[in-house]
Amino acid sequence: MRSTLLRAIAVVATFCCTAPAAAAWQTLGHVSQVQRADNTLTLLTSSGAAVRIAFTSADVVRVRVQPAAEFGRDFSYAVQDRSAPARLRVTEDGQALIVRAASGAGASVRVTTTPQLLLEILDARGDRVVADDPARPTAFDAATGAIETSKQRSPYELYYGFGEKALPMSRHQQYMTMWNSDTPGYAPGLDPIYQTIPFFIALRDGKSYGVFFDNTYRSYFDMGKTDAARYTFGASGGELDYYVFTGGAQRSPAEVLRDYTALTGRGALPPLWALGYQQSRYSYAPDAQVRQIAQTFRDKKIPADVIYFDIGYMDDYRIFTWSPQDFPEPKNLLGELHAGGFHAVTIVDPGIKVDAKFAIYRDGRERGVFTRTPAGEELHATVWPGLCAFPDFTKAKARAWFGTLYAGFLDQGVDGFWNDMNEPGVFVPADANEPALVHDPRKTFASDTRHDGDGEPGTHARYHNVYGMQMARATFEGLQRLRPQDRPFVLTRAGYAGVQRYAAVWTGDNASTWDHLALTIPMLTNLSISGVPLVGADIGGFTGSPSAELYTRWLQAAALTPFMRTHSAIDTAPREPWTRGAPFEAINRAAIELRYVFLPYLYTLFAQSEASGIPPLRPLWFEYPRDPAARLRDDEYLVGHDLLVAPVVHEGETKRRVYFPQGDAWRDWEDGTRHEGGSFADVAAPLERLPLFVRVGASVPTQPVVQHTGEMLRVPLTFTVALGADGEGSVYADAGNGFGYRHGESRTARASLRGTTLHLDIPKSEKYQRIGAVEFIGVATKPAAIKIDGKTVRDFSFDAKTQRVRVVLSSEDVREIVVSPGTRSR
Ligand code: MIG
Repeated sequence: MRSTLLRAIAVVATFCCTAPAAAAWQTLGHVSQVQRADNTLTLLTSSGAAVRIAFTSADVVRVRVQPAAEFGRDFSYAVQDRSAPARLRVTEDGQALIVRAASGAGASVRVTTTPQLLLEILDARGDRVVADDPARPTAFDAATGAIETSKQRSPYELYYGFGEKALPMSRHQQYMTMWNSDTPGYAPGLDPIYQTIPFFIALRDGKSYGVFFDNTYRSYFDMGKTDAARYTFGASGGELDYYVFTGGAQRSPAEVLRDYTALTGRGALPPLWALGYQQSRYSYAPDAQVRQIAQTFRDKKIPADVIYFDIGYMDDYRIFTWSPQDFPEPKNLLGELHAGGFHAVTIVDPGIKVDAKFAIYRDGRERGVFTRTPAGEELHATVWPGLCAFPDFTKAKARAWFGTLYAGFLDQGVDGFWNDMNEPGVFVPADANEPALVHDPRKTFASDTRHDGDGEPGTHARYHNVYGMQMARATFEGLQRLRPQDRPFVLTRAGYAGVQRYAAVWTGDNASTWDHLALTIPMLTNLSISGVPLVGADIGGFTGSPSAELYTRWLQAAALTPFMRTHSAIDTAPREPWTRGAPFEAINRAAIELRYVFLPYLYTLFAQSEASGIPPLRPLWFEYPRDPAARLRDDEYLVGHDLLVAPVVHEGETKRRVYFPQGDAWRDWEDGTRHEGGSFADVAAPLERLPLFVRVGASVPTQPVVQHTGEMLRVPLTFTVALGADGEGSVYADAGNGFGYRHGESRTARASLRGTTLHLDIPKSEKYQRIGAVEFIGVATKPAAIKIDGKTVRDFSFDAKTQRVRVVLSSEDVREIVVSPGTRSR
């Protein structure tokens, strides 16, 4: 490119000195040289730092700022999509360069070259999305390695995501740190906690964009806390490597999340059993207690799919062992559990007991897969087993080795694995002179600890935040290799952006308080729209013993969250759903039953999520970005597009205020009452009731109560159709495990509602759960008749109290159901 602007830049460059290496923050300065390649534009600056711009797709801009001017190997633990960026087209506009994908459509970057380099990123319509703040331009400190950038902000721009944060729904005016931390019993507001997902979705005037800051060092986001006019993000080392997801023409949150998950990967469809109710505690032991817990679920007819083995099952906390006293015959025990319709998940920590008699330790030592100190020694630190060595999960060989260790447990019948303590967290030696700090730096490896970094050797300061994710990866990939026919189920406490490719995430050691219950909604919805679909919080709170009321409300609030597990600390009161007597036992049963009623819907949402990146659990603003009242709403959530859940999260409450987002109307799931979008209502919420609403026009697949997912094939589905608007619904089914579904072994049946006519499209197949009934909700008076494919049917039931009509289908060969005239549908 020969142009006056570029010649002018070259002249400036000639007269400009090279970068000073002083230990101070310095800004980029002006552009001194422009280097064009097919799909990157590199700008050398007067500070000596280089800036590189690329378009990973027409609407996604990647910016890299490298103080050392040399871009090394392009390496990221987060990024899954390694396809080449788009070809670029660069034009000039006065003193600025305009960069866009050569295809023409999509976002653009306006580069102001002088007097200082400033970037402005515009959407497909040419509207500003993100702009450098000239008052605080991108800067770095060559001596410490620190680097940061600031963007202009309007006071009404809100920010969501950031992974797992114990913070309110929108994170505007928050300062957040990214440093995976073992924070038992964390108080609401404590930051950071276990996960690092440096991705957020911004929302202003109903329009979204996203930013992903792909940097694994300790990093921070100041989202207008220090100054409402800008936000800043930076890190203590590494490149300033970030992606701006401009959201295409729609600028919808869904578009942004689709692009973020296209880059960092999508959570695969879990095995169906992992969506069932799960029961855990620290720890169920000995085997007789496990048997008795499992049996009590069945005796009391409280549905459940999974039982957990926390650290107490092991022999002196040696991983992949069983206590010979408490679990002398694990294979038999697991076989019995399977026969009873249960799956088993065992905890597996990263710490490997330093013990010359422990084969796993010896093997790891011989193979050289453990993390090392700067002096090259094995790093040893104390955790549950005493002194431990730790696999270097940033080393391919270590991951592969660790993955093989699962073989024995799989053979015995363990179904899924739970990776804990992988921030990594280690015990701090008691120190009489210092207070116990929740963020004591000694609670993890020393920052100069060495890691392989998959060929990019580096310190723990660089790789700390990916240690947990790479452990989950070792587990996931190990399971894939050992049982290629099964969908792995992995649960992890720590993680980094992209963790969704390997594991479900739970929110660690929360506490048995009402505040923590309320916090689950902003926490889980934000974690979910950070790309992680399978998320949950310990029901009842990990530390402490909840009142019976709190536990019941928590079970209800969690009944429709993706990962539903009761778990509690070692010193807590028994917390099985039946332990608090009447009336709680019956109400708790009903909450878990509700979960099973909606399982076909939840499973359908998971199948969709694998394809789209849009998670089942959604905050209101995600579906209703144009509704200002939805943007801060943190006491309700959506499951898919069609269910609105408004749990009671305050002690003693027996009614609650519910907000119905603008643009759709809603019906009470229980009595059919219609609520207009944009309105509030005070709804009754006695202890036994979870306020639950269905969007009008929706067709939601439900099933009768089963005791575990293994029974689903035996019961027919119902499409529950909310009259009052036109709309669509579907139900997805497959084998519930395995990967046949990726080769066409699945069925999606569709329903579409036009007025009071429901069209069904049910592909013929005998293999899947049968569609056996349709239920219309919002039918105020008894219909004169119902017509199925033109034939009048008199055999239907009507319930005026619930405003429901139920029609049983004699076969799946049905195309059209008409709730015939005469019906008044309010
Ligand atoms: O130091 O395995 O968050 O769920 O029960 C505590 C024992 C270690 C922390 C986990 C918790 C688990 C517990 N673990």
